[in-house]
Amino acid sequence: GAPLRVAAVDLGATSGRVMAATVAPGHLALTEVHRFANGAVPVRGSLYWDVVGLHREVLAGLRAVARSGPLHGIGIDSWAVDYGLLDRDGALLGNVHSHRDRRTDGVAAEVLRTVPAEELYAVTGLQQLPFNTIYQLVAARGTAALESAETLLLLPDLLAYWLTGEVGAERTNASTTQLYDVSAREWSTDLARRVGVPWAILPPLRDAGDRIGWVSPDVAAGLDLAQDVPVIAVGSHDTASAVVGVPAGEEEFGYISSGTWSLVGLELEKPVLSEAARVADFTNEGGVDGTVRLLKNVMGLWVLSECVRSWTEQGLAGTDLPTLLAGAGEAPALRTVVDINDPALLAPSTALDPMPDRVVALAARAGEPVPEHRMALVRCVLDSLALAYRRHLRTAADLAGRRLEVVHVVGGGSQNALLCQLTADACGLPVLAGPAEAAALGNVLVQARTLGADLPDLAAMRTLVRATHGLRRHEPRGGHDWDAAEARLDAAR
Ligand code: ADP
Ligand code: LRH
Repeated sequence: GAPLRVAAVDLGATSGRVMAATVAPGHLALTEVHRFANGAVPVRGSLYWDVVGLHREVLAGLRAVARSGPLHGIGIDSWAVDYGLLDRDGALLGNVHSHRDRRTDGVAAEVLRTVPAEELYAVTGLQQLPFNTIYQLVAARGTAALESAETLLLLPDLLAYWLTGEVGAERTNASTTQLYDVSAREWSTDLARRVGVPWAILPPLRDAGDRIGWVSPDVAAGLDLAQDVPVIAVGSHDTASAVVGVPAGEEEFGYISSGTWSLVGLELEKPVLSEAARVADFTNEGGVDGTVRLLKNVMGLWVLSECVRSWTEQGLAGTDLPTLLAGAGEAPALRTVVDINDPALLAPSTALDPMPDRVVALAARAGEPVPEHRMALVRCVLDSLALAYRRHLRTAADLAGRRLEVVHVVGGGSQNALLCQLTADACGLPVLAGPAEAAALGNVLVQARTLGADLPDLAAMRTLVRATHGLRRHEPRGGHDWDAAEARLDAAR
């Protein structure tokens, strides 16, 4: 048949994009039509997303896609856990908080007094991140907004609602809330009730591949759409879509979805809810087609991008990424390593508390040599990320009883050749890097299947990505003592 042409909206915490894609047998092509910066906005001590602004950018991107050819479907994915609340008229109640907002400080500990950690893990299988939706909602208890809320919509579902008027919660993203029963694949209303969250605001669940609805007439008119266009649920958690887009072949693979966050783990058929998995604090997120993403959230390139932002705001020269990465490549290896997942790195950099100073403070606290210049600091961040990847991939493999043969790195960070090489070295495994736009590709492939493309399963989707997208291979090199670096970090803990 004629090629399918769809729009993929992929919103990351630091940038959003709208892509146009064509899919036909043996063919998968992606064109970036619209890209825009994204970031949380501090307002009187709170940190919000500009969601109406995101909606405007989504519309601008969709308009550009529709102008340049036919449009058969629209899919939206974004970062996880954050949500908007609707009142009984369907209007958004207030601003949408960023998960980096401080309102959740100390909340998890409070919740664990009501629901023991073992029980919470047995139901949800989630890593204890301070910003899981459950903790955001507990922090919001007693607010006027939560008290008048009728419906909670996770971000991609909110944006889809603004296009279609239909409410629902796509399962891959629902699985990140810590209010979702990973085994039953339903909301845990019991958990919500026990922590005092109004469970009735949780909307009906839907699966990636379901049709959400049609673009409503007023929106369609604004987009100059020539025909009715369906909005299709994709793996609406960006990481779920990115894992669909991992170009894996036959080999046993681990993946790193490398963007603002690094999501490091494996794809499994069943969750691992063992005591060992809980103690290792691994997450079991829902994947497309009922798979499970056993993974660890690692602080990711956020640390680097916040350092860059801080240096740039100070007016320093030579702070562009290529210059910094070239310098870091020349800096001595494994001289300084830090625990890159330290909570001190979570909040945005500010003039009073700049990100580079926090990294230096972590190094000093761990008794590591303090990086004396910018290139050394960048090298410290990259070495520390690679060290974290190594540890978590090994733990994931142990927990799942697997032996990894290759590591796939996808997302914007797959373009960082130095980090990919360090990852291969640290893990002692070949790294296959790319595509950078794996999340958009995963989004497109799930839509295409719903629209009738012959892509019966994830293996078929991955084969198509592999056939149409070049990958860079990094072989592991010896010569640096990653064991010793890991031992140093452990001793400092
Ligand atoms: P998100 O979707 O979370 O916003 P991306 O997947 O777009 O993140 O990845 C963004 C990161 O990718 C940046 O912080 C940067 O470190 C890295 N990156 C993007 N382009 C390049 C490049 N050309 N070379 C090296 N790194 C890059
Ligand atoms: C990556 C991501 C990650 C979540 C975080 C909030 O963009 O979705 O999987 O944990 O953002």
